[in-house]
Amino acid sequence: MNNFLQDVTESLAKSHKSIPSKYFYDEKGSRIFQEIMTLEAYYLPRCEMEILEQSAAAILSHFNDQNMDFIDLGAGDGSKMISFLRQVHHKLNAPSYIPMDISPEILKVNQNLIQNAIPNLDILAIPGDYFVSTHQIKQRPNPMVVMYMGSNIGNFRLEEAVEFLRFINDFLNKGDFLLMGVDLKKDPSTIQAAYNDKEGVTKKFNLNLLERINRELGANFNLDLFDHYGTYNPSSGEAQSYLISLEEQLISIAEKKYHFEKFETIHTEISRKFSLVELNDMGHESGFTWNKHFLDSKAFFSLSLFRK
Ligand code: AVJ
Repeated sequence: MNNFLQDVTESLAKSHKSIPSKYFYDEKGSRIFQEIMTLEAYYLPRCEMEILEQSAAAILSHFNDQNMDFIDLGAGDGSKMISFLRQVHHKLNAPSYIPMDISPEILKVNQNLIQNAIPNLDILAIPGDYFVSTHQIKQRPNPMVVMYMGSNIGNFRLEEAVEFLRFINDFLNKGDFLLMGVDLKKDPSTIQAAYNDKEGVTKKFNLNLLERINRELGANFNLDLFDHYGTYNPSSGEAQSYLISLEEQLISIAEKKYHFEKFETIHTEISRKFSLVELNDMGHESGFTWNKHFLDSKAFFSLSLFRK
């Protein structure tokens, strides 16, 4: 909570205002994100599901140990994983599923859902920030598959993305795997539409950041005086989200005042898109020795398998 106050006030005090995108996911924000995932324009989850179902056998053909740990970073409710984990459970003798998520509530949902679907599967749910909680499983002797799904890698700046892959690579032992869901560069208008839905759910998702700051930090944002603007740059591969102040205004947060000019921006999110060549390069740069990409039928999305 205190970190939230500090992060928000620091990033709103800069000349280019921003709010860290991890703060989207309070209880209400997580619900709105679930709604985004059902939008026609937001193609990502459908593509990832298709690959998880169609390519599970091909992916699993690379795993030969019977007792692998499948560590799901930012696991969410787990619904996307059921069919894949069924196939994992069918092929390997004694795999374990280790979902990790910041939200303990969503992890409960995940554990119940997966345990009901696959009663004999060994599940160890670990709540918290995965930069911290991965240490808890370091002592386990099993070979590992770290799963980082849902294009979450896209939220990082480019240097941070490589740093994150290095962090995973350091955590793994030789021969272990990373399985990562990545949104690919494609027709820019498709991407533009995915982050500017006509139903206005992405706008609501962004405005919830201000609502959360009002709720938790006692600020006085008037949501009617802000709009959402999403843009995609096909050259950098970055979709960027902004909140736009529609008037000159003064906002107070914890005794301090923040001045907004008319049309001043608050940057809220990067959703980066990659090419397969960029993914290969990042894999090498971060210490992986081998990789293979599994795509959906439209080549919109990749499940990329990296081996240490
Ligand atoms: C969950 C970070 C992958 O960037 O596509 C969806 C979040 N933001 N619509 C994404 C999001 C706006 C999403 N990630």
